[in-house]
Amino acid sequence: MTPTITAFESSPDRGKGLARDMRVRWALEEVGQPYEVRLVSFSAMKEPAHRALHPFGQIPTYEEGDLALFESGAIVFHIAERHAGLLPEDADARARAITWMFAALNTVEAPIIELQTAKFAEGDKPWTAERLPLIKDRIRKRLGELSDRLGDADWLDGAFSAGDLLMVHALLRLKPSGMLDEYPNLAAYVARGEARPAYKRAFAAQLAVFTGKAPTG
Ligand code: GTB
Repeated sequence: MTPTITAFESSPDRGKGLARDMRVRWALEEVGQPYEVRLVSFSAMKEPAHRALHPFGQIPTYEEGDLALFESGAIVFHIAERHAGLLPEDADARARAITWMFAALNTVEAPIIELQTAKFAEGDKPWTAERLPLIKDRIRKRLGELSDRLGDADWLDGAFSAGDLLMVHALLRLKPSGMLDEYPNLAAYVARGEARPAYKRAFAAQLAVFTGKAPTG
């Protein structure tokens, strides 16, 4: 059964692939699972029909037959469990890859989201100028630790996994800030993720929503 995901009808990032449908599209492309996309407006997201799928009125969601999921991490995990290619077969290696999925979302992405919130949702507040450097310090702490662990490896634990997919996508939001470039191995890690054919297909598909042009090739 072809799954259907939801994405922004009009993404505020104008097709930069930063919204969280991108990581779901990327996972589906990695495993070769075709999918359909239902685009939703900001107001439709808050309507009961969408809230029945997503209690918090957000994207992405994932529907496959009777199954409806929300939370990009849970959706990527579901895809990785049902298809080969995103989680290792070996039980211990699989557990470690899942650990990296949680680390990406809970430990690395969390302060990055805090920065976005402080800049874009609370940018006009009197405390923002004092708060931003504190948040940036917290992000740099995590980036330094992640950089130390990655070292000169290509991926976090052996072969590319769902842990790398979520980590790369979380880090991508830092690109405009220039902070990633302070950690050359992390910048190269993110570039390796972006160079994957599955990433490129997913990126082109979400960009096409913004440009109104179907992806080619
Ligand atoms: N924890 C949830 C998950 O991982 O799925 C978070 C889902 C979420 O934050 N969804 C956002 C949303 O629906 C879109 S991705 N927002 C609408 C709302 O809450 O009303 C977050 C996002 C939005 C915009 C950009 N951007 O413009 O760069 C990047 C990421």
